[in-house]
Amino acid sequence: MLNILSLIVRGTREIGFKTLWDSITYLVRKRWYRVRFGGRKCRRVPERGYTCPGRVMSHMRRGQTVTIPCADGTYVLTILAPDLVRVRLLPPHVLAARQLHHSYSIAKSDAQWSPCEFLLTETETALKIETARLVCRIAKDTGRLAFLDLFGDVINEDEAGAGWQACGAVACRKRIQPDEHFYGLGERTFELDLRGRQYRMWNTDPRTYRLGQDPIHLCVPVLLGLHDRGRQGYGIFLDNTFRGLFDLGRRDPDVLSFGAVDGEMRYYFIYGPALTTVLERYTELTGRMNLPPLWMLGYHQSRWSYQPEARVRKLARDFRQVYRVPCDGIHLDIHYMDGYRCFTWDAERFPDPAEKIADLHAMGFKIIVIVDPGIRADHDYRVCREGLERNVFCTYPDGETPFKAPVWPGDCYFPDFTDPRTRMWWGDLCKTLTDVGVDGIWNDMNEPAIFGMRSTTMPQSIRHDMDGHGGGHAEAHNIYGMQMARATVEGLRQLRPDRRPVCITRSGWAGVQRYAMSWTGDNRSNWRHLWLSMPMAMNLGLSGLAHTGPDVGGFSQFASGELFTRWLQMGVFLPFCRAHTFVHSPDQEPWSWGEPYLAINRRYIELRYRLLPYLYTAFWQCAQTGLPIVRPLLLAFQDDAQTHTLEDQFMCGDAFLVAPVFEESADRRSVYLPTGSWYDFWTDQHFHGPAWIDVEAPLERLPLFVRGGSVVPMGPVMQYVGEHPTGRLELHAYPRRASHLPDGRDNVGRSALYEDDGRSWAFQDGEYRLTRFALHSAGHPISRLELGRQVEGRYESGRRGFEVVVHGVDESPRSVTGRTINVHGRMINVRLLGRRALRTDGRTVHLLTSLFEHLQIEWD
Ligand code: MIG
Repeated sequence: MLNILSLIVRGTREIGFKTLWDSITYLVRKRWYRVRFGGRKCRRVPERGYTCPGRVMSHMRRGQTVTIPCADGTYVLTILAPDLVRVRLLPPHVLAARQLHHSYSIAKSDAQWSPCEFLLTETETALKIETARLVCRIAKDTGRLAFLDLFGDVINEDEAGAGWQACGAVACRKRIQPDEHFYGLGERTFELDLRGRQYRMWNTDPRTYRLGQDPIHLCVPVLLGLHDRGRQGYGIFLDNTFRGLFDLGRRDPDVLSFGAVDGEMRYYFIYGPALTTVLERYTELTGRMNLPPLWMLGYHQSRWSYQPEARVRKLARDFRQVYRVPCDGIHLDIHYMDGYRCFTWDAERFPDPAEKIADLHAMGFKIIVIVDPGIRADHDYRVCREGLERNVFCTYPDGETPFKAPVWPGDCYFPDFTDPRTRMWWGDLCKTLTDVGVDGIWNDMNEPAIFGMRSTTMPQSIRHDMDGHGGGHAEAHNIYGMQMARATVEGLRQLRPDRRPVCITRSGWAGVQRYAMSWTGDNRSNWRHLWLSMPMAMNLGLSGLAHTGPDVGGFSQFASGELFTRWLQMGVFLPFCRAHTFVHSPDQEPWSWGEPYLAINRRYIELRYRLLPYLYTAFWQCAQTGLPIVRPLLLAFQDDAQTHTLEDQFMCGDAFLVAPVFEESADRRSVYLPTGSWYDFWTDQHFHGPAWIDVEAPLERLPLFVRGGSVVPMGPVMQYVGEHPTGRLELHAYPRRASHLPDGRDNVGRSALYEDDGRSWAFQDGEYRLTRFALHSAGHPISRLELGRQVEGRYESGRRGFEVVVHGVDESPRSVTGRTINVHGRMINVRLLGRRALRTDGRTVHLLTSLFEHLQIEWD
């Protein structure tokens, strides 16, 4: 009794009496509805004892598809590309001709793939489909599949293979190769290599997660496998949204199994062997992110919640005037709303949002506001009335009774984002926010999360439109958050056709990267969670969702100054760099702990701003090819087995190797440098990899290395993106040094710089500028350096020259010569600009040059 009483007291304090009351009565209502409409059928993904297709009976080929009726089911294999095969297994009671069910994940339809050639042959024992990249072999006696490379080596093969159960569940068992590693699966709270565990596919609000908790907010059913010492890499994308499970060798160390409690056994097999190739294909299939506006790459500050308006104003002044820490985004959490009603403002806390946001804009800030899916059940609330009138809320199976359940505002209705009418309506509602100047929308609680004790989401029986196909929540659950983000982004696109939309989502699924970026939800302020940010961001990137980042400093509890600074040092190299914290935690701002933390935090945020041209180029690469921004080392060094489980250091873009300090009081750490030439970013000390090195890392130092051969573009420090024109760009050249190569042999490194207006879609019409650099170095020590620069695209950056900074050379060069093409198309010599155009400081050589095509620097 006392327990319940204290629960009520605590609950009232946390969420208010109305919401608490609604939460308690919901438990009772839920029972009643379960009796009325039938509860959810409790089913599991079968481990064994499911029916496999068995003997192959015949086969037919039509276009890109091979249909293979077997004793207990029919395979429908579609060859979409030489390295991409879709496998469907239809149980006998399903018509083989059954149309491909619409998938929310797929961005490229069958018809959009250009037909690719393949050979279908039959032997005594097998059917073989052979493309230019792989062989898919179907054993005639068992119907098991094997994917082989063109040398006949196994990429991946069935153990029991795919099958189904009468209750509707589907599963597939495959063999794990001896040295195999697994990656992907979306947002996970484990190491980088996922092998040896089970992972659930059911987006869940964990209300602050622990390490090892699974599942959490955002699952993605794509798995990457890597084996044969990195020689073989492939991907499997299970295109099924029902509650699912991936077992990567937990029940049986040599067996990988995946499946779902309902729906179709339909997976895509993607062959690399390079995992970069797998990612490129996977993101061709499920879509790639759009380029975000450049300001999204700046530093962002959030807390639950900055309010009232005067507090926000103070925060803005603290950034600009008091502490001079660069910042682009201020995020408003749920207290800006009137009683948590979406698309409203609290009249007392934020009396005149348009005016206040205009002031913040004038100071160079962008404003992002949180929007939850639950619409408060309140007939005096326009959005609620409208939603009921238009029938856009999810209903019970009778198709009439709207589903009602408690979240922050108390009882809420939930828009059915799988209905195109709802998405339109929701998109239009965003106008209330864009009208007052809001710059971006942050979608929270969209798993969807519901207050309650056990099941914290909608009952499985709740109806969804599924874009006309109809379906229950069991099928819609995992895509709910992604469709909410889609509604938001489609709305923003309509409302502001000239601007790139910004939507941050907590939940998502395969393909969500087409609409939104994410943050990694409710972590904790401790060192393990700082560490976790690395494998988590990397596996999200390997699941197609690269634009993400943790709550820097941690969400629940309070960070120490040291923890925050270390987290921030890492965070400035993560795609999304935002500090955020819990409602009951003290502020976690770059200055919250005073000195020396403030000065260090400022310096690192400034570094991020200086690196924006570089970071933006990595974003562009990702939008082009699906290659993540933050990458595990194995993406660049796949044949180096050391990298296959390396999770506490990462590459950011092509050039930077980041090795954060993730232990309290540590002032050094060991770092692995893969093969090649590496520079310590701070000292320019040069290293030859492969090597494990021990680096000093006092609080002010993030172990940071640059890959030899790179040209890193850097701009000036700004307090926010676009504060002033970029003027001159620095090009930091890190010549590759190769002592093991015979003297005089050339060494070339290639880099890119992508630029555009950072705001609009004009880049799609050629208003961009892509610069490709080739950096040749010769001699040991370096005696000659050549820097080539090639430009494509129409965008005028207004730049007149560069400051070329050559690292790792200690002497003044004998000669600098350069060529460029003038306006008349003639080749002329490059000028060095000004008296101090050539400087040497013993570690670097600085050159101020006009624009050049080719620059040659020679030493004696
Ligand atoms: O039930 O809006 O993950 O970032 O501050 C908690 C309040 C709801 C969870 C989000 C968190 C946010 C908080 N939200």
